[in-house]
Amino acid sequence: MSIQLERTYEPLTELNVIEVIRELNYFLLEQENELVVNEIGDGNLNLVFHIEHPATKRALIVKQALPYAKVVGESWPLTLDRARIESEALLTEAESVPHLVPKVFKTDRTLAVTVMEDLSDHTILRKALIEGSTYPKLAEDIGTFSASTAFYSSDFHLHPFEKKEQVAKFTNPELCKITEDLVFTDPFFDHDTNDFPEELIDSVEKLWNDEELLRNAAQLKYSFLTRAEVLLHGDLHTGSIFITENSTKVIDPEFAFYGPAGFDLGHFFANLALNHLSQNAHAKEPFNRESLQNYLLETISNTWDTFENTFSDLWHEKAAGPFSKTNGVLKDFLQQTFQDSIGFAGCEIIRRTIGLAHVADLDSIENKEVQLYYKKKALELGSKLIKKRSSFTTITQLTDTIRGA
Ligand code: SR1
Ligand code: MG
Repeated sequence: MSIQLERTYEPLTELNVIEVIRELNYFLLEQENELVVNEIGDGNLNLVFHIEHPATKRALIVKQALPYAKVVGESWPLTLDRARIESEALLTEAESVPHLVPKVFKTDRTLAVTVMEDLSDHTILRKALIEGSTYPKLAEDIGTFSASTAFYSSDFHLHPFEKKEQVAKFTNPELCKITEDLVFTDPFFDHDTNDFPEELIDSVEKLWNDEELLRNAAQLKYSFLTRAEVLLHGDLHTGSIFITENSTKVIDPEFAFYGPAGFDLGHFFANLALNHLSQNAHAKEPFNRESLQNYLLETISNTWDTFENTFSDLWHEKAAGPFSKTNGVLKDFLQQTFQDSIGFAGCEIIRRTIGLAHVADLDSIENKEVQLYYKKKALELGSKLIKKRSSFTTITQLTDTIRGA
């Protein structure tokens, strides 16, 4: 008897998830009894089922949104529409960078499900970086991903009607509200979602009492709220990137929305900067530490260069509109994007240090005093990036600032 899963929403289980993929004929009917199903979700929000036929090694992923934030529990309800947003974003991104996102096989709006390519041969970038791995194509891939998805979704490429349709399609108020609160608001005030060790209170109060910092954080929050420039991933930290030596896949775009073009880059830079700081504790040998940290800074620098070059090439080839040939228009856009990315990076660094959702890079530093020391350094770095972002004109200024933190 087949279960009528498509009728109403219910959380899937390892026992019934196969019902969702049967129609794809991805596995032969006679293989069904041999399929191995595991719920492997370790994120904050969703169920993730890995379905594999061990003999042939064929596998699929079924991702299902829960009607609440798993990280907090059922007391924090959360829209299922984010599964639609995630599927639509993956499909839109695949139009310009198919090699950089997982392939989508099916979406089911009622069940809030996306069925996609299995990436078990990839590693989550955050984990790999903490362990000291390096990936030569990372910068080029993330720079290309950000530039291509930005350009093709922007007013520089789309007809104004189509652009506004896209903005409407990717209106994502509940997930944006999480970012508005957790990234741009709560860490700057004494809010109960914040989470930091008592010993950090002096550094944290310094932030809360810094009027210049608060004013600049407010500017960045306002940009996030109001500037619907390009389709963003919306949560581009190193846990949203799957990687191997020769493949990079950007996953989890459930926070996708139209926002300021520097936002994703800023989050990526911030997470590399946090890893850079944490390597002072994780990397045991000085030589190893130095080469890892150089790699992280080069990755930041090459990501920006790739973004700038790819976006500029697309602009020169394809930008439409009366100002597309006007001197300085592209330059102004790139400069604004660059300086925004630095400010957004500062917000991400601060919230990952004292906000609700931390990063393992810092939290896994075993010696608590050392951990505290680098958390203080992270807060100082984040604050500097937010306040001084308008004085940055070259990527080297950013990498020097991170190196000196
Ligand atoms: C309640 S969600 C907490 C964080 O996890 C997601 O990955 C986003 O970064 C969000 O801010
Ligand atoms: Mg995520």
